[in-house]
Amino acid sequence: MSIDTDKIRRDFPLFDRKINGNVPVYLDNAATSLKPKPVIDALNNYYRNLSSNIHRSANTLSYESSLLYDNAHEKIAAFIGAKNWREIVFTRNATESINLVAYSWGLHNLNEGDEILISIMEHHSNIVPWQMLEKVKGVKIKYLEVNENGTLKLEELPKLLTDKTKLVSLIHTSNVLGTVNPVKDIVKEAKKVGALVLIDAAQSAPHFKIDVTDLGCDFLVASGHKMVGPTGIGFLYGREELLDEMPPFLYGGDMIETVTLEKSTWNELPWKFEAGTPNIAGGIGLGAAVDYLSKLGLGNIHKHEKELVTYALEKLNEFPWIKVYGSSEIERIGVISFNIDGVHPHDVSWLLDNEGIEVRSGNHCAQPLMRQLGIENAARVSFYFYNTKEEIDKLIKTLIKTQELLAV
Ligand code: 7TS
Repeated sequence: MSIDTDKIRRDFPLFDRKINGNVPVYLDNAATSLKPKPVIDALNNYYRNLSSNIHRSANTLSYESSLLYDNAHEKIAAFIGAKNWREIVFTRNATESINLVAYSWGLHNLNEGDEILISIMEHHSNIVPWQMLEKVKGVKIKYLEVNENGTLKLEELPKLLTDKTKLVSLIHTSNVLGTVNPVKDIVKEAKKVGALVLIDAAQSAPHFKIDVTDLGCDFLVASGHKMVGPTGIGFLYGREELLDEMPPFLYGGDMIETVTLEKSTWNELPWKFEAGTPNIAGGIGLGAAVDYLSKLGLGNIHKHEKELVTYALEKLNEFPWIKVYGSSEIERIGVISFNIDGVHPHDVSWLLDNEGIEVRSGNHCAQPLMRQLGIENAARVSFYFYNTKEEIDKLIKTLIKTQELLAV
């Protein structure tokens, strides 16, 4: 089966509205995806028909809400190939998941001189939490560099990995270049020096099949809102033995087993890490989101996006005044950052918006990478399974108009 975009787009109510008189051409999926009816319905159903707290009352509403919320953890576990649903902790987003690891595992396991290896390609959310550990614990961050074509300098890996490396934390696919990093190979190398590996799957989990057991990683993080789920919900996968040993991140209700005036003991996984009333509606909505993606098939989604990105790169590369970052020759998914000679990317974004084409311009929360590329800002288009070649044609037409109008 391939993707029938005409049919699928009917699931997304946003296409019913107009932007500046146009049917939206939504090309900002790396920032967040659109939400289909089944996800909106799941949220609606929770607030209309359940609206109850979980894990505390023996009443029907609480029981039904708890079932749906707990079951969403099982759905995520199956979605990413985790062995046990207790290895799935719901958080607010990928950022909070990385912070959970930094605060809980990092603060309690790392010491002065220990090393964390990340790359220049990371989103700020996979840099700044480790810089906190650098300050508080005296650990050292090392960086894997990026080649001109947008791939990681993997040949430097053996030199960078030492017996001091305690964690390798890497972006799976770049939110700027679209590069898909060979994380399975990197996990193998990291394991040789006994380092743990965290994979930032914020831009990969929505787009192709992930299997944490096959990858062999220790932690993996993602955000629900980039995978047709609600905002305010994301998850952390952690190997059970690790999560078991880690202290809680946040303390309070629901994460405890017993509380006396002297001390408390912790609830079983994953609740030890889900203190307080969680985002119940969000969790249920995320369950509906992965049901939706699984029904479409991650293989179909990946194939469709691959066709779109290949088509878009071909078209964009026809124009000498468009500079596309990264290379068309590498393994990449549907994210393309570019600049037009003599036009500020914010102006590109503004003119596209006039025609209902939604893109992002800016530093994409990846300032070190942008610096390496020698730029401060870029325009970015990012695709999902509901995008079409006709939309790319409209994008190209509008970019030509933009260049004619604004290039200095
Ligand atoms: N990791 C990667 C690779 C990302 O692209 C993002 C968000 C995050 C982590 C953080 O996700 P959050 O849900 O916790 O905010 N990236 C982007 C982007 O490229 N444009 O807007 C958000």
